[in-house]
Amino acid sequence: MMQKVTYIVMTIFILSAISTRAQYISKIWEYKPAPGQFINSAPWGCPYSANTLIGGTNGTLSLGSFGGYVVFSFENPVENDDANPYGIDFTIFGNPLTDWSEPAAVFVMKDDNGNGLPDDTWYELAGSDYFFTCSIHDYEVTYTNPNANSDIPWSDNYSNSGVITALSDIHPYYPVADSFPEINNNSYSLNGSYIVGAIDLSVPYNIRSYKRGFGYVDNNFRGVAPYTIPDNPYTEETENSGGDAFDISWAIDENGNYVDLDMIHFVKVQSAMLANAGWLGEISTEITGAVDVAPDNSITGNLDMLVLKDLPDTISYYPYYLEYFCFHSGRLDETETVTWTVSPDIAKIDEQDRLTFHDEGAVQITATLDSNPEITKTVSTFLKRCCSGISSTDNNISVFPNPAQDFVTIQNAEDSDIAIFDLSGRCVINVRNYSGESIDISALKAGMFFVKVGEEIIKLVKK
Ligand SMILES: [Ca+2]
Ligand SMILES: [Ca+2]
Ligand SMILES: [Ca+2]
Ligand SMILES: [Ca+2]
Repeated sequence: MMQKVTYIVMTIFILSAISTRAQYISKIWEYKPAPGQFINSAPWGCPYSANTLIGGTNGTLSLGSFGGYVVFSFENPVENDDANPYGIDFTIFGNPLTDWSEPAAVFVMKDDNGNGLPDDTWYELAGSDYFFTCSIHDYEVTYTNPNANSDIPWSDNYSNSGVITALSDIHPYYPVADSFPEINNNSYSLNGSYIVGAIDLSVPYNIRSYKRGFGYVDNNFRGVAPYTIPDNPYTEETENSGGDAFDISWAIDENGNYVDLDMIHFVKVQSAMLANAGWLGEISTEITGAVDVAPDNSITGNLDMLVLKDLPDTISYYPYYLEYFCFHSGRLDETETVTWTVSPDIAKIDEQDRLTFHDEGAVQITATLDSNPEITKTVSTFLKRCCSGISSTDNNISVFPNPAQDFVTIQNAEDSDIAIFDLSGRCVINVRNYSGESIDISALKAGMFFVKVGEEIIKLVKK
């Protein structure tokens, strides 16, 4: 009897100790990498690498290129507690550098059927880039095994294809069968949420992949312990634990509507870009651990955020469509508006957020949130005079036929990225690494479109 009482007392003591200490990842449910430069090699890309995330924040896991993912859980569910600082419920740590972000999207799942297994519904935590017109929420990429230590061919569900460039022939990028027997040795497909990101290859010795606004892994620096006090993701600077802060309230269903979850049991982190970054290789997310947040409603800060779509280095045509989104506590607020200013005054931005300009030069474009003028966002670019709505360009890029009904061919644009925009600036067709074959435009409504090839733009009339 005495022993039993002691046992119960000790159990209560241990349980209360567990509930007050930091909660780290306690179980890995699945690790399925995409091909990448660290896959198949220690310490980042072996099956055991996923287990290094358990119990701390100094693990070593690479997800590889687009679609690679890991599913994990904490010992106890993560609560969407209103008393958590800035509403943040958990933090994931990566290894970003200055101007070097390798973003992954995060999904959460509540164990609705109570069986302890991740067999319920995934909800994406919609981050800053989720609403950009060129983000794709149902993207799927199929990777083919080259059966050599060389480039990995891929194709996607939008008829694009390309390669993950192998930086060396020392080891295979495609997950090897001995280590990853569940991955088909000829080809396999990964799907999920895709964002374009912002890579700058203009300075070869200083290639950059700019950080996203909020809501992506491997994006923000680590701060200081204790890691149970999170970063405020709505400010530029690093507060408290730093790392990438996530709020369960950002969860969005497949129709794009926010859902209210009181707690979650499982987390999926999925590499969200498909891009080669020169000699640095493909963009591939790294994770070192995760921790849940301790409630403390004395910690508060700014919760408004303004996100502008990244601009290219040079804009040589107009109208150029600017894209912005306003968030409050990380949820999109479509009632918010901004006021634009351009310095120096050589360009104008109209009510539809269309930029036009009458002179050349470097400019800074600032958006100010009308409801809270302390919230601003500034981007810069170089305006280079060209022409508006031209039908062919200096590089002899042209659209044929034009007007067109079902198919167009873009001439002299092989290997370029092509986007077709409607008059409202919405990207309606996106083709990467254009092969020169005809593009199906039969689904577009009759009217005027803009075909963007690199930095060139050409008018297209759809019949
Ligand atoms: Ca929350
Ligand atoms: Ca990284
Ligand atoms: Ca379940
Ligand atoms: Ca911050």
